[in-house]
Amino acid sequence: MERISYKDDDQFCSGHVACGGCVEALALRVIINAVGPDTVGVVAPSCAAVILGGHPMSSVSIPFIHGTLESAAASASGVKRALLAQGRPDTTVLCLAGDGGTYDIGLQALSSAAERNEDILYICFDNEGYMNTGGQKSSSTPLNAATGSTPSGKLTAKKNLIEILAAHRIPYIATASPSHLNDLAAKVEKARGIRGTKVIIVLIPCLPGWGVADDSAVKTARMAVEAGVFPLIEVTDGVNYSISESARAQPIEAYLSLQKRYSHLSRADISRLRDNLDQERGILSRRAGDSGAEA
Ligand SMILES: Cc1ncc(C[n+]2csc(CCOP(=O)(O)OP(=O)(O)O)c2C)c(N)n1
Ligand code: SF4
Ligand SMILES: [Mg+2]
Repeated sequence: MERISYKDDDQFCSGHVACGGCVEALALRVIINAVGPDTVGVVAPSCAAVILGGHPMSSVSIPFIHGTLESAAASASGVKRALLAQGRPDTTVLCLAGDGGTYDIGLQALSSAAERNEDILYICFDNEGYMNTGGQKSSSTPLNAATGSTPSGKLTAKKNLIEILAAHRIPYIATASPSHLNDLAAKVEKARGIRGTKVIIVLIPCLPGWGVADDSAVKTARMAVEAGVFPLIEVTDGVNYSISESARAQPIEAYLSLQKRYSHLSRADISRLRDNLDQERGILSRRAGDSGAEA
């Protein structure tokens, strides 16, 4: 059992309004503590915005601007420029958005910020759907997953945002999971120390959206990593891939069976998902191997 050893300066307060058992709140707590008090935040409409709450009821002790779904990265860029103008180059600008606000609606703003290599730390809470508005599919929703707008299962694959971001050659991209909190804290701290655009995608098993039991979100997140569905990786400068965790210690069925969104799958569907997984894993291993950094 991994002992969690990140520092906690009580920057995330009790009394937030996430669903009971939501691991986004857990990840947020680790992130908010890892960035430290000299931070200004921007948050897109999403579960994160609900969890943070508005002043004077905010659940965090750092200031947050609540922006629009399209413009989180643009707003964060503006905040950074303002801080630079004030002579505060070392203040971290933390931008939080969901997958809908990142893979879909805010992608243009994120791409522009990445192209300009704005000095922001962008965290995408990837719960694989528009969950705050009732669980519609996003382009991050995986193949076959049932959502409110794809009740028979999504017909297309999850968008590969890592590769899109890597094409911008930004200094740091990573994936993280609430099941590996030391890894998450270490990646946030590492990203803080890098100038330029940093993006960390955190997998968030959503209790109502994925049909996960209230006490099983951490377990589901761990299964995602251990079945190789959500490998924990880092990409520096868009070309150097390294895999921190992708064990394939669990069969994909162990991951799927924890979630109602996959309860309609046939054996053939599961076999196809397994084949896709093997293919993606092969591509990732080759990238990491080419970078000389395979785990
Ligand atoms: C342009 C626009 N369309 C729709 C909305 C309504 N809206 C607010 S939050 C949200 C869901 C966002 O989904 P995601 O970014 O994945 O965050 P999650 O709720 O899953 O955390 C939507 C559709 C909006 N605010 N702006
Ligand atoms: S809808 Fe999902 S991600 Fe949002 S607060 Fe609830 S469990 Fe967390
Ligand atoms: Mg979402």
